Amino acid sequence: MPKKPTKKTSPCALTELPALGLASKDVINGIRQHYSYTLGRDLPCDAPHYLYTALALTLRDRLMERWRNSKDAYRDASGRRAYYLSMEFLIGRSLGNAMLNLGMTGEVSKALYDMGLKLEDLVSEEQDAGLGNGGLGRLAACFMDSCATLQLPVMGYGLRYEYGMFRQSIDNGFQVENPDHWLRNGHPWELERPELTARIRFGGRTEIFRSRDGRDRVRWLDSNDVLAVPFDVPVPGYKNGTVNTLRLWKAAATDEFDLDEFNAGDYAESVASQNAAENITMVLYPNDANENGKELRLRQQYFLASASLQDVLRRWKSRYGKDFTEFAALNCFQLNDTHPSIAVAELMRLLVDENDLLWNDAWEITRNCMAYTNHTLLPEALERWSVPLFRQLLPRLLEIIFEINARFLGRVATHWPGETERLTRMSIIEEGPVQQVRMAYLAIVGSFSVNGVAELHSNLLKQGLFRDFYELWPEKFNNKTNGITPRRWLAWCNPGLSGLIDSAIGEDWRTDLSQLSRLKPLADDAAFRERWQAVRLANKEQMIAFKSELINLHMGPDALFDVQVKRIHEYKRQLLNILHVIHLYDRLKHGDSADITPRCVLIGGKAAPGYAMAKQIIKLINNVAQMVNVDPLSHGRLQVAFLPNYRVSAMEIICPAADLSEQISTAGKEASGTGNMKFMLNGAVTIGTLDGANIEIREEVGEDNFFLFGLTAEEVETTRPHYNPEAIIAADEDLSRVMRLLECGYFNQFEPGIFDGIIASIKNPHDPWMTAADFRSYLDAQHRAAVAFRDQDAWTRMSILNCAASGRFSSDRTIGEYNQDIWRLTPIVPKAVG
Ligand code: 26Q
Repeated sequence: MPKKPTKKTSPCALTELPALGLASKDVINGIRQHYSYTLGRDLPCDAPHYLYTALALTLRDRLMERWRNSKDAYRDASGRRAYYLSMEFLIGRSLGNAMLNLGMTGEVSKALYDMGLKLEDLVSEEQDAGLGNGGLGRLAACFMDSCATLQLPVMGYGLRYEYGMFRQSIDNGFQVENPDHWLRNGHPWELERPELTARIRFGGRTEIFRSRDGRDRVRWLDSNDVLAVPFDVPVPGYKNGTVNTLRLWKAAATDEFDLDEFNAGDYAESVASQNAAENITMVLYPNDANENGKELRLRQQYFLASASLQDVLRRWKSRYGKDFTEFAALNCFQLNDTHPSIAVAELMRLLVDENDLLWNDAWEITRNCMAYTNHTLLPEALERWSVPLFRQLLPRLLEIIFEINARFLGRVATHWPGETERLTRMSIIEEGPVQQVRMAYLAIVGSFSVNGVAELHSNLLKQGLFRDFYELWPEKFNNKTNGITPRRWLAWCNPGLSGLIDSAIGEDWRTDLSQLSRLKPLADDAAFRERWQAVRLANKEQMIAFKSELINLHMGPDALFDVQVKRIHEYKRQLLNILHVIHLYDRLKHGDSADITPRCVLIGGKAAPGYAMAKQIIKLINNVAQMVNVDPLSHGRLQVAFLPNYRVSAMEIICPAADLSEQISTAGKEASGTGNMKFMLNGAVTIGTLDGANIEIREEVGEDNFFLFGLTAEEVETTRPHYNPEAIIAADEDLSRVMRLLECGYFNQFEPGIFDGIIASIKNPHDPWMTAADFRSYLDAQHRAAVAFRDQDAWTRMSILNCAASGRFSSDRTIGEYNQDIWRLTPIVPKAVG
């Protein structure tokens, strides 16, 4: 049985101090004290950055006491805990979130007003913490928010990259990547915990030896070690006194010099060579749909997995010593895609090599505490590592993976006697000129749960990618449709709409999003519709004002705001969007504009730096925008804009202002999507394919309130063998005209040939994304949307119904399901502060 924890008391403990106040006068005091004492600045306050930092520290102080109480409560409960392992946490800004979740928005605003300051000015001082690429990273951040709000004992583990996602600028229409040194002005939210530093090994060799108990054991020798230093970031729950922890690891050199260099007198070189260690957490890999096999990436993954597991084991052993019997009953690791999946092998190593467990006992523990979430069906995104690279970098882990695989294949051979092809297909080690470790298979074999992120996606995993594994272990497979946090994605980013919703149905939707369904009858209330429309118009004005710093939006808020913001990828088909724009422009050029709906098309997103086709698409969007926007024919009818440097804080302004949400991926390719949910929650209507969570969105809102187009996932596959885009183009007058404009170089008059790759991809019968196949159906859906928008009252009705139907897409619902089916944690209420 678990021992009772022994509580240590420190002479410095703050337990006896009175709680910090939450009133505006307390906020003013906090800001002044931090400004003068912590930051050492003098009044007058002319540097907004220091004011931002002073306010952030004031809020962090309030989080600190709740944080301590939460930790105490979790420790005292001695219950089961979960850990979310992710290479990415796309947090964005923290100030507004801390204020909102502490319930201090009103008092902080009052304090700043009294000091003659503007909240927006301080908020915009904060740099986004861009520690992620896109959907998967932002999902991790939304999940952390929901776990804290549901008071679940969940800790996030990630990496503290010095450089987050690059900042994108546009030069002559081309993407330019600029390094994002987001920590340059300090990061007031984090707390360094050097006392919890872990040691991570790389390289070296292994050796078998006979231990005193007569067992053959393995030791890892001559390794090059790196230190992992944790930085804790508080994750406040919504007005509930809970503060959970996101622990981000930073790499640091050990103090052990290279003795050869040192003794040769190369003191400076020896010290400098320590830098290599610190490179591990230097930069986030900015590609989100392509595995690239880089050694540094594997180092990062192992660094995260090992540091996090050692941290959990350290806590475990401080209480239970080397008794691991209850370990799997009390710990659960959720792997955010395969990126941290080397944790399966690392936990085996820690248990067997470092804590003397027998293989079978360790395996029983490991496969009962790991759970794996898959986020992609694209085969090119499935991680594989070359065996020689693996052996050189992590020799002991490779041995363990081979052992796991040998035992697993034995199991397969008994289940399907004589089926050698199945053994080849299912092996964790792929054979070929260079053997490869298939990380997804390691994750499946080493986990008790495997889930996809939307119903369609989870079904496709079972039928396709992981079919053999599903046949072997059907009970492991489950679905967890993604969600988003309604605190950031409505309460914080859309105060106008939040206030209106509050006045209609009260404030409880913030923690029970299903309440939004009570808005449904109000869609038939003309007075409510009018107020709804007024709020949305104001949001559009606000976005126009904000964006005019970057791009000049000359369209008024009455235009249809047609928005696609997400990573640039061929499967997401920004190309289809721009082909539609070209078509509208072509109509204007031919005087066919009588019934055109004024439309402002906004496209934003980053391309992976090495993804040439995605970069060409950005250039095409910019060139089309250039031509369209300067043409007097477009004035008041059509505008196209590429929004540079799309990121979390930009989405907070964009999603409250969108009318039409573009979710137009080739069916079967987008695992879920989460931007689609943010737009819906804020009252945008979706134009989309039957892909990912779009299917569930449409089911919730009803087919009348969703603009559907395109082939289904099944049709995509049956069409593929006889797909003939040239015939489709020839048979479609509108598409032919669009292609002719592209082919004659209309949009690249002084840049011959730059779009040849794009043109060829549309005409390629092997185009995996089948852009031409969906063109006609997309145009029709766009036309229906444009016609619908002209009846503003009917459109507003649809907008209300979309918001009202979005309750299911709260990450609270998603996390509730993770907890019910996988984590099985009991919520824990910390002691109240004060
Ligand atoms: C892998 C190896 C080496 C370097 C980078 C990577 C890498 C990094 C990030 C591969 C993939 C990603 C991110 C994937 C991602 O964001 N997927 C999205 O996840 C969302 C949350 O589940 C879904 O909604 C999206 O549909 C899915 O595309």
